[in-house]
Amino acid sequence: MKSLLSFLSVILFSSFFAQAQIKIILDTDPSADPDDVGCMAMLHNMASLGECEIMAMINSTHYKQSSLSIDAINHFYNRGAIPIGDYKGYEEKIEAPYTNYDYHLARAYPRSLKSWKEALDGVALYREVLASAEDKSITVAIIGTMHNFYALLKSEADVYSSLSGKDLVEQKVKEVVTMGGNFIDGKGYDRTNWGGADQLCSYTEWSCLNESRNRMCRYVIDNCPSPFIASGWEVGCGDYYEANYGNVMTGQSLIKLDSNHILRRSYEYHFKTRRETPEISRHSNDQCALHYAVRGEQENYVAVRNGNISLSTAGVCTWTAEENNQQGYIQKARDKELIAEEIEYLMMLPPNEIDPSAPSAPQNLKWAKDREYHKLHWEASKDETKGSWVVAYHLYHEDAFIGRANGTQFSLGEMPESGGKLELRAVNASGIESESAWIDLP
Ligand SMILES: [Ca+2]
Ligand SMILES: [Ca+2]
Repeated sequence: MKSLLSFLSVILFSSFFAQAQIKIILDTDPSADPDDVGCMAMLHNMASLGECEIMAMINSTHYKQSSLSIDAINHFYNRGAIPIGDYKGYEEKIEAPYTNYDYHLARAYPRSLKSWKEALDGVALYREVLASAEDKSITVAIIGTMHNFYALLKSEADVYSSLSGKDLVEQKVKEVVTMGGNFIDGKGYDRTNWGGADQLCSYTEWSCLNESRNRMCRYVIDNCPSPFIASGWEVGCGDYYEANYGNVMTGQSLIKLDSNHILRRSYEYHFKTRRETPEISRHSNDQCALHYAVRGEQENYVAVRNGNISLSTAGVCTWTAEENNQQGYIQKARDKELIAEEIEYLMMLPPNEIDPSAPSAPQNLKWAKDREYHKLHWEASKDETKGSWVVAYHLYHEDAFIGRANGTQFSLGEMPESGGKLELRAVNASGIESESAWIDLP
């Protein structure tokens, strides 16, 4: 009996840890719609519950304030050390308009990044995190445009990995969950991130038909080598589509939060810069995609798998059942109000405290030659605190900070000529450093 119990506890224990092992990269576009902030709040709170670890957050907009607003949100949740990437392939980054909450968050809340230029290159950050990840361990949630992920799939070998972007994604990514498409009755117009349009959609620059966005989405949909699941427009649903399917509306309860709460302020900035209104609830497109990405179907969603998604240049999204094809989409499996209630609850949980307890020190720190690069590599540190995890490593030479790794390798480039010791410390999401590992320069 005792051995049966310990056997069962091993099963329970390991299934708890299997649960806790969801590692997420969030690819987002915080700008003209506050569901991205709702989503980031929910992500932080699910991480605090021990359901996931946030490996990186990456912006896809062409606004200078978007990545800064991600940084402000992460600081608000006491996780200012999470690496932040930004899409650097735009010809120009422009000021966010006054009606965007990212414009206001960047001005009103503490953050570390002084400018979007200090954010990491989004594609390089994807590659760095994926290169050090275990096989099929990363869930990518794309709730913005496909700019970064498209460029990732197109990327070639670099300092982080000898693999092409496509091969790297195939090897490391467990699943891509994306907010986009439209699967009503098996086919329909996309009205959101994928660059679709229809008669309801008169604007063309951001949320609807846009040639480059449509082209990038089509490439990603046709070439993503990992399981690819879409949460279509009809799941979280846009405000003008209520008549047909019903919205998962969240946000109105945020008025119960402190008046300076970053989530409440984001929704208020969004609505009050457009019109004076006590109404601040919004559709939950991004939250539904993330909800599924972290928690799976549960009682909320049903995933239709084994098929092929295609997107036309006109933004028409088509689904074809096809055995052994690893694309799919989700649909709501229960009442929209019940899903909204669960999402809003997850959005509103209080921010995590700073985790003051350090992660374990890095082990097995070594030099190795990898192609033409001289690299340091090591075994990953652990942070056993619930709601905390290792996000990076800081490298020091003779007590001077020389760089940060967002994985378990670092290429030093030019060797310091003076010799001496290199020191490596793991960093948890709150920015707390571990004890050091040391190595003598060769
Ligand atoms: Ca979004
Ligand atoms: Ca800790």
